[in-house]
Amino acid sequence: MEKRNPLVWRCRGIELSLARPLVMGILNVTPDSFSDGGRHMTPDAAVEAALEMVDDGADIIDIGGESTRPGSDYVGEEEEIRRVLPVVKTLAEEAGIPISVDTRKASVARLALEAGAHIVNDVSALRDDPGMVSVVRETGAGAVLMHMAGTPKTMQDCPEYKDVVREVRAWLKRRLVAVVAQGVDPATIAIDPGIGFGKTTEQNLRLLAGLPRLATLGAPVLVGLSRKRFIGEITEEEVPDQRLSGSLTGMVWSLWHGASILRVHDVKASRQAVDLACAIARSE
Ligand code: HH2
Repeated sequence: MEKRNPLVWRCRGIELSLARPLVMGILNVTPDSFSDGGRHMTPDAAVEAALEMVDDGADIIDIGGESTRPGSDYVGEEEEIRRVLPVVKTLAEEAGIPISVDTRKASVARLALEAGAHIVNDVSALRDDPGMVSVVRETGAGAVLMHMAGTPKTMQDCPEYKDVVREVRAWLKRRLVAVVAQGVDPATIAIDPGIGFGKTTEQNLRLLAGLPRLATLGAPVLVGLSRKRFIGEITEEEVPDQRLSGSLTGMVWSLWHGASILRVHDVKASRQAVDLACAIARSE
């Protein structure tokens, strides 16, 4: 298996080991997420689903209060806080694993971190909200910088690249350099090619094939491909929660080619796939 580099991800003082890849369970507390929208609309239901993911072997829970699926609408700050905060608070106390908040808003990130979260997963790579970089810098939170062309509303309009791997790599490198220049600890940053964010099926495939080139940037690589539409297009499977086999195949490929963190809906199955891939790699 591709050697992971570096071996830890620093998130508010905790050093998460990447010697074994991390499984990040997705918990969307939204009415409209493409796969699990509307399933966890009360804090109790969301907490129960998250604790099940912990039992199933999740290393991190990623809580999101705004869908970023193609064409999705912007959610106001107050509403996002109302959705996310009670769940973060309870899980920070009860889950026993680090909590990540999937948000583009500095106010939401700050409140979530104050409530006990350790990671900010920002699909805008800390660009949308001018206050986001200082939240990450001041708290030492882990930060996921994800590549996205445009915004969720517009990103699928005309995804054009000459060489998608080269361009996404260069973009992530520029973001890395920019946030480190603003004082963010480089050991807290993970990068993500943003599978499905302003990319065609062919571009998503090229990015997955090109993961080793992204891994050379030296930051842990996170891949979020679980149940995404490109898997449906290749396999002619319309229903997102019927895309598990395709998702697992993409995940194992990603691990093999340099990813260290996988963002997944199906924690139990993903954990099993990751553990088996690692056991084989260790016995080489
Ligand atoms: N994908 C989604 C949301 N957040 N964050 C990172 N870092 N990487 C991803 O690939 C990623 C992400 C979209 O998936 P999901 O959360 O399941 O759906 P929705 O955005 O509709 O809530």
